[in-house]
Amino acid sequence: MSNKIQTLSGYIHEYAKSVQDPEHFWSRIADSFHWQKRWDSVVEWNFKGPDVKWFTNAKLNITENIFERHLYTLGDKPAIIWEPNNPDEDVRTITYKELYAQVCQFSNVLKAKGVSKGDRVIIYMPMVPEAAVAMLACARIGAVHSVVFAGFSATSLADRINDCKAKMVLTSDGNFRGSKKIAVKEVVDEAIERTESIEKVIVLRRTGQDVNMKSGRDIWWHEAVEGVSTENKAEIVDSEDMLFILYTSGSTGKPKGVVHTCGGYMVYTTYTFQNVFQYSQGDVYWCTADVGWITGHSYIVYGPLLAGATTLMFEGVPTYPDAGRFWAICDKHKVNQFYTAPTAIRALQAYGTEPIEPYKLDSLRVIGTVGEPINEEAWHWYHDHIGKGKCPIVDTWWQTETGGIMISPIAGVTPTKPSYATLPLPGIQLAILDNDGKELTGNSVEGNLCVKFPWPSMLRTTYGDHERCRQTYFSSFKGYYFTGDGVKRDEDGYYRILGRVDDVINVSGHRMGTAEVENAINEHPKVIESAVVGYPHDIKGQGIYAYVICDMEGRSEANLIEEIRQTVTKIIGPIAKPDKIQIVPGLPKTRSGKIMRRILRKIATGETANMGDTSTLLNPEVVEEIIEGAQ
Ligand code: 7RM
Repeated sequence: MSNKIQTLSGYIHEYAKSVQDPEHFWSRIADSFHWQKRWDSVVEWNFKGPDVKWFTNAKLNITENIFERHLYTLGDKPAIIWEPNNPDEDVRTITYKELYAQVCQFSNVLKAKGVSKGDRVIIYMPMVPEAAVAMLACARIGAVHSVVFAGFSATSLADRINDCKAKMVLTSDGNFRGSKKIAVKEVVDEAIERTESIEKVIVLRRTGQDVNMKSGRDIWWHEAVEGVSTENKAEIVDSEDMLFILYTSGSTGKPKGVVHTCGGYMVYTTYTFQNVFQYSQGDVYWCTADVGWITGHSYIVYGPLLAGATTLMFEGVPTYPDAGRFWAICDKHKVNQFYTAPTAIRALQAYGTEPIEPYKLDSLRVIGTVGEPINEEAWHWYHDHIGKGKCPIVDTWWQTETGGIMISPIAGVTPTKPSYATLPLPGIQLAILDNDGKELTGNSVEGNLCVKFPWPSMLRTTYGDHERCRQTYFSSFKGYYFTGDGVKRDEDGYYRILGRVDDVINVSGHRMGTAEVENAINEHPKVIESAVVGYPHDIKGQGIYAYVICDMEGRSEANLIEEIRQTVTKIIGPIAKPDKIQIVPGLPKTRSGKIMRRILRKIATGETANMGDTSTLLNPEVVEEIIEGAQ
């Protein structure tokens, strides 16, 4: 593809052009797509509103750019290779032509069941090709999908359905996850009881377990598609029409619905996929994320398929049937680009190199990471034992809100540096600001990571609450998009992400608001108050530490702690379960009643030698008691 950067000087040149004349730069990239009508202007924007529009008044359908644009040349090429949870089950290989037929057919099903342009559809499904079919069918008819990670609880699912007033849920009877079967349909049934907008539920048969089908509401997927035409004319939408909503945690208790739109998202995810991974026709690319996260949206489904790539989709977990599963899959399918999370690398590193030994891993050319900072030790292990010292590691920094990769090496083209995301991609104008909002120029500086010019796949709003979008991302530093991350630019100009500077923690690459976890803990009837902080965890990156004040009457501490764990699982899902729960007599507070998390973080980390100034606390004596309790 002609938009691929191939040399370091090429990168420098492209980057410079993208800053000098962003409109010209992006219109050149966008020209390689199929637009039903070309744009009036490339970008119109201000960060005050914020009000950002890319490719204004252009008309397109993103799935035409996956299918119609590629069919003549790539029709018989595998679009998706699906590897099941159980390695004894058959692999499914779906060509572009076949995927096209399935997407068209399911588009017709959605329409027949009452979904039209602009309607919201929840996708709560396992990692099977039908999940991608579901997303693309929504996109094809102009409906808005919101994929909810199938590990979320009924409460979390209900909250998301209610927030976007979804009409339909697409789900499965159950999900396979390692040796477990998860009763997904039951979760959906429980969630829908707390909602009013759902009219239909389409259920994919996956595990074959018994489910309750509510008559008039629930339909089997295989029955719904029976006899339905595999031809469908794509709905032509505006570049700025909504493509999807994806809920993500922030520093307040309630997850936000990040909104992405069609034109800009299409252009940016394709461009970054092609460049960062240096995908060539014929390669097999594998991203291990779940479609429930932004990484699954942009770099399992949209980016790769828009680029005409073969994308591998894996249903299972890294340790089933054993800790060599990832490497077995790499050899079995001759994977060329492999993209995973640091937490998975650290978890597998803990098994030593023995599980790797049976495998050659000689097809790998590029390996990548995403989701959290990668420590140097894990970086070297990945580089030496998986990449065999010959694959560049692309440490890709980005967010749900950015839609696509922002800071990353370009594989084999720009340099790598252990634990550094390195350099911004073309089109990305970064700024580091100190806490007073002053931009820090030059190298060897550290501060808040911001972006000062729009890029095509940035979020446009938070669903149903534009003010919240402004407040969260555009109000801390006037004229900038604020990422919530701290960053260092080293003496050579390379970027190293230092982690969140707000009350968000990153557990195994999953974003979690401490307030969200606190709200869940507080649902337990014996809990009076709680405070949650992150602490360094060898495998997860960060673990969840909860300090809880309880009414202990008639309860043992051990029972109560277990009950609190279960409450969090019930309310959010197992990913939010605290690693440590400490029952405390009180929480350190300022005179205005704010919890001093700085102190709690120090205790959780075991750094109790120097607690800093505690004299301004309302209740300084409680600090000693908490330290004692922690030991
Ligand atoms: C893609 C994704 C976003 C947050 C982000 C960071 C952290 C992501 C890296 C990273 C260090 C990286 N979206 N993060 N990638 N930190 N190095 N390469 O993860 O919305 O779920 O999370 O994740 O803190 O703000 S996300």
